[in-house]
Amino acid sequence: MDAKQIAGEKAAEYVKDEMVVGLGTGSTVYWTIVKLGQLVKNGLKMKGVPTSTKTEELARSLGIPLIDINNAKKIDLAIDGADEVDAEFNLIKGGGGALLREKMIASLAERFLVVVDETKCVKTLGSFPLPVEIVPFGWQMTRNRIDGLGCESKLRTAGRAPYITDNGNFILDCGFDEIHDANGLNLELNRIPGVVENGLFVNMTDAIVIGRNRGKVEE
Ligand code: ABF
Repeated sequence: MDAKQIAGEKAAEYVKDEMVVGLGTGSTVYWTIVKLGQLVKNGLKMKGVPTSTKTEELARSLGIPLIDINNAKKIDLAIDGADEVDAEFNLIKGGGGALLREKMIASLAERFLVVVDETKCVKTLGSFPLPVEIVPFGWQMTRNRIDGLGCESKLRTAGRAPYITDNGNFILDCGFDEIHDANGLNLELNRIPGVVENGLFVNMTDAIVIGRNRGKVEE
């Protein structure tokens, strides 16, 4: 079993009867969702709030009951992957393009559980280019302002066209190399008009499950 699968399946154990659960996006939390599908078939009573259309389709195909975010009185637990995790459990997310809904749902959840394999753990955030979701209108101007914060950004593409998020926006992948003040950068980015949200998740993580090779898992 690979490290992503080990971590993903372990995280499903945190879901208890009657919970409303934010369902993340990506290839690690995929295994959590598959496991939850099995548990639901065996009688687990839960409802999911998906963070992307991809996750929504997966959860539906597995028979997991879903609830619209506007109708969820509360989200007990959100489970999601990450692209990088530092020692303080701050994250870079958004490699899969779902960072806005992921951040909304994580911020609404009473507990936020992150599932990663060990390759995601870093000393300093920033080797993974930081995804920033921006509105298409005036995007090159927005990019200039973001680059002014000290990065080199690239418009994410799908084939020859810009990649479009579930919310109809673009994504810039911003190479900062090393991010020493994640909290400050998060605030600065979100202050730029045209920026919808960025992939820094600061002080949001409550717990982490790390899948290690050779079948080990760390909580
Ligand atoms: C999502 O999935 C994203 O925020 C992140 O980009 C990705 C995690 O990577 P993986 O597919 O390796 O789990 O949670």
